[in-house]
Amino acid sequence: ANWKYAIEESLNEVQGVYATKFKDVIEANSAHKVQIYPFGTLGESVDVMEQAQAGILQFVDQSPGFTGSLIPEAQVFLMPYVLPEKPSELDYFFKHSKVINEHFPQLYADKGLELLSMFPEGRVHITTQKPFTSPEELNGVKIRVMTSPLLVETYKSFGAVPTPLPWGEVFGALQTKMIQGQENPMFYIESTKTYEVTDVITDIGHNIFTTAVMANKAFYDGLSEQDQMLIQKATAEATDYILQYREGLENDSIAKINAAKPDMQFVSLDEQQRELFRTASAPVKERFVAMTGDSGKAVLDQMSADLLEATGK
Ligand code: 6CS
Repeated sequence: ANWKYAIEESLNEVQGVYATKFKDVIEANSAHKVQIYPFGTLGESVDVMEQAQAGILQFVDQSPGFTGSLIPEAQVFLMPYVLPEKPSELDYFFKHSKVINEHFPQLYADKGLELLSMFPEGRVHITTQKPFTSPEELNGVKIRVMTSPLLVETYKSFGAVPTPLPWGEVFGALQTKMIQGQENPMFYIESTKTYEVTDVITDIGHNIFTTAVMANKAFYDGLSEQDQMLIQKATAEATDYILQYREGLENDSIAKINAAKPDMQFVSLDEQQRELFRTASAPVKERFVAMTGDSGKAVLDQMSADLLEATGK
């Protein structure tokens, strides 16, 4: 069969590298073909999600920053200062997490989706026009976030004025100064040339960009056991591949940005400065529970247990 798979990025970005690996495994082990639709070819992230739910697409990659409007619990991956930064701990978490492997599949199934994998794309950085080292210095600064209510709460707590926008509008909005900043992993700031329209890239150490790959559930349930196992194999191999691929990606991207724009300012907040953002955003946890109720509370508890297992903390 011919399977359609839409991603939120281009083929040479992390979601594209993952999808290409998935496609290679499927096509090397079966007569099936996978057609990948990069960002822009079928619309914005919310559009391709609708198409996947309707069964027009068989596979879709959508990040929690957009899935949050459909599955509020997915926003646990947007909570600041929760995921570990150490790659070995992070990899362990993504492979063994019960939230991802046991809890989320039911929540996604309720929306007609078979959750196949969640994986990290890179540490999130904030790009702005002017440097900042505290929440006070972000007062009045309009920062674009993905269209998630929890990200809005997070950036409010960081002192900024959050502006939720689909990705397709971000570059233009930065160019016309309608917004003064945005957040994304370093590889994406480089590949989308966002650095051209912002002057400072700041690392406050608040999150790791996470994404998810899903199949239309009716499609998946209707497959033979052999095809389901093939998809699981392709998913596992693509996930392993991307965890490796991620190594060095941030530094390579920094080098490319430096070469293209030598006066770009890179700022990494020290522990004391990060503490200001960590403290300011502590109430975001309650906002998450208010948005998700008992179900979200259970997700949070499981998340803490998963993190304890991954980090010993
Ligand atoms: O910020 C965004 O909207 C996008 N960021 C990444 C890293 N991937 C896709 C998403 O649409």
